[in-house]
Amino acid sequence: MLSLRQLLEESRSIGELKEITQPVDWCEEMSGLNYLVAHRENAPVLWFQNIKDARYGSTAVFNLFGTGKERIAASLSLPKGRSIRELVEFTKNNFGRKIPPRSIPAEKAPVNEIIQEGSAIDVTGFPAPKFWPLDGGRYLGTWDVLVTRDLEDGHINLGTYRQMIHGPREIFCYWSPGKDARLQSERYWAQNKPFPVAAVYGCDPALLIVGCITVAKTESEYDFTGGLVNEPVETFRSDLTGLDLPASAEIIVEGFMHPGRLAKEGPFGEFTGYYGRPEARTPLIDIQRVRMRKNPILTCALMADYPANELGIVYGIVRGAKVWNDLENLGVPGVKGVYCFPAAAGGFGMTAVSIEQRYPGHAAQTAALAAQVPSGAYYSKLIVVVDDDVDPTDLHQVIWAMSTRFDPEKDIDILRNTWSTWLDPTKNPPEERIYGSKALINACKEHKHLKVFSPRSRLRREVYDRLVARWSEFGFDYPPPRLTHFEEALDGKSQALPIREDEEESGRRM
Ligand SMILES: Cc1cc2nc3c(=O)[nH]c(=O)nc-3n(C[C@H](O)[C@H](O)[C@H](O)COP(=O)(O)O)c2cc1C
Ligand SMILES: [Mn+2]
Repeated sequence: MLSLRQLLEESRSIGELKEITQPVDWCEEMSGLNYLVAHRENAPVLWFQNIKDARYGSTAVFNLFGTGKERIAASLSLPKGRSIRELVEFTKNNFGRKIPPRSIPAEKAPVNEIIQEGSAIDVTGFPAPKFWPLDGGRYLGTWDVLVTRDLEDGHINLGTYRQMIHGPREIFCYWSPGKDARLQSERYWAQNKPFPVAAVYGCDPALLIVGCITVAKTESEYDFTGGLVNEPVETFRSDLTGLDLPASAEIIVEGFMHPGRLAKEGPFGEFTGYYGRPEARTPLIDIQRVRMRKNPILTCALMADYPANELGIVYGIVRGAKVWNDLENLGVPGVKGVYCFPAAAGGFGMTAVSIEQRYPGHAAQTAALAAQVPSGAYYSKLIVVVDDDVDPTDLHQVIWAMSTRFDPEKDIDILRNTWSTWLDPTKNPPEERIYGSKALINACKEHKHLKVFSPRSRLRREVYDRLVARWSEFGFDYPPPRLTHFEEALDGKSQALPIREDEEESGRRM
């Protein structure tokens, strides 16, 4: 399994790593440069190596994935040079396999190179950025994974939740209502038990990716990650919290969340491109141990409008793949692709599903389920179902389908009181924000009238084949586009066949 350091090497080898050795401030400068650089798609990883106040030889990485498709493929052990559509499909096919972690002795784990306890702990020595001018403080945790264990069945959850620094030995953990670690914490606190947690930074990229998707609430997310990349995660057992922790992480901050221990956290410039709810009471982590590698690397995730949002193509691919996997597990047939457009608030806002329509109601069923399966329900506002001749990863094609196959007066349904978050700026007053709504948009050809639906103008296969064969003869130095749908009505007939009068009258060719 690729480690963070290996991903940085891989990024360097494909010319997608920018090392910043000039001095920068943790206060708005690293995030600001990320925002500017990532205005262009496919911007490189930014590795800041000379950060004000940073101790322990620590550095920080921004824009790890962003819109860097090849870096995402490498992290998911997928082949290079594939389209986003193919990457979604590969990822979907790898979901569902389970490979349990391989446990190694704690002293063999690179993250245990340096261990701090008690008054030696000071997390302000890490280059935790303040991202945006109105942020409430410095965020140690943005591209993190919080490791927790279920009180009842013992399975391990991984979740990416933001963590603002409260003091040298205390950080917050902000989790939205309904998130897995939050539900687990409620069980511990109901019994007045402290909740053992470990916040992990700079772990294997595959773990970061799994941390931010919704996996079944009963499933060990280490097993799920192992299955995803077909290789076990290496973990060691902590004698402090009893948690199994990723051995090759850069930094692990470990401790307990005590019942009733809350303070005011935020605001934070969020994935929506807005500050979420104002400062509010949020639980704290009492840090009792810090583990780190020598010269540890802190992973940081800028939340912003596209394409500068770290939740870019990576989330489009993995959230899309998980929704597809959930639909498949429910037995919905004919799904040809799913994508969560990164420009839609980091992939949270909009889901496009492509189906081969097989029966009356199939499109409406797909839309309703895609809107509400666990992996797709959080925040999403627009669920668009398109036919199989439309590539769901191509926003232009989806908009074309919406403009030509979707009739607003009959093809839109609304779901109300759905799973949302304090971070949705459209719900006001802010107290109402955790309930959302969703529009289901059926942009498929009308099933009731498929026979009379205007035929799409398509090339004839034989003409396509002929032109593609002569492509380079015409002097084009790039590959011809790959088409999948062709005109079949005239198969076997002469090219010059005139339209027959009776067809013209029936409106068939109008
Ligand atoms: C960089 C990044 C930061 C995130 N920050 C938060 C956060 O602060 N709070 C939250 O509830 N979800 C946050 N999320 C979304 C969750 O990680 C996601 O919903 C995930 O499914 C949570 O894990 P869980 O399903 O095990 O609860 C973030 C995702 C990413 C990629
Ligand atoms: Mn989970």
